Amino acid sequence: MRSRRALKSAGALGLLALAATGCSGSRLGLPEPISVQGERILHLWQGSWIAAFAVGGVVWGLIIWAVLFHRKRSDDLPPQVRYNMPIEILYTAVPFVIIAVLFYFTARDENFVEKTTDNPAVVVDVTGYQWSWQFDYKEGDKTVATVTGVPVAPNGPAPGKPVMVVPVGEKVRVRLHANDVIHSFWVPALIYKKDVMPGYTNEFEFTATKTGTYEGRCAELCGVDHSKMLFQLRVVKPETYQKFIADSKQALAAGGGK
Ligand SMILES: [Cu+2]
Repeated sequence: MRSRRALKSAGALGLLALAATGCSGSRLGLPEPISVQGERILHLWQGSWIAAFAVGGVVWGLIIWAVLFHRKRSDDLPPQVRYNMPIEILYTAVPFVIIAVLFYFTARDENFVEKTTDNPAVVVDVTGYQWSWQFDYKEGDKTVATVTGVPVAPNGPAPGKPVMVVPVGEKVRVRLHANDVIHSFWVPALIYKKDVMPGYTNEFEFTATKTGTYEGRCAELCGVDHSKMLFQLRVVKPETYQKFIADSKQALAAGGGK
């Protein structure tokens, strides 16, 4: 009686979990990617799960087969298969093949995602500090626009989030710097994060495929107000981006410029 009730509530819980993942079910928990690189990571993730389910299916099948058809029938010892060469070779070779295939696709997609080009359309120096972000847009060595987040006072309320603006469909190079401790630049919608280190510049590139505003945060515990180290990534049409840069240049010129 009790076990039936337990089974029932387990079933209900399973249904609830399915409903909670809803339409993102086919993405197996990942958000909808908004960049060419993010799509690649999503496909790697889905492929890995398909491989895992295929292996799992075979293993579960063998377990059920053994449970159903090889129950203990007498006290006689069943035939022993120790040192059976074909079986030993099989279960050494099969895992090796599985790992080799996973390794191949992982290495291929990592190389694609980490690839940097000679002439990205946009270069942004991102600086992480306790506890906010600064975005400096570069043309060569010149800074053409700066967005600075107001640092959070220890245990104070979170101020507005600084916004990083990038054009859709164009290569954006992000160069990561830190002034104090290690932070981590994370935009879940890019399905990507990278450490922000003092004394070392980490870089990556992405090409956004969808306009919109996406949340970003620090993903490395960096102090008391780490959780308030938030920002937004705004992907806009190239014209809007050009206007943002032109306006900023004008403001810089009017203010004496840098
Ligand atoms: Cu941080």
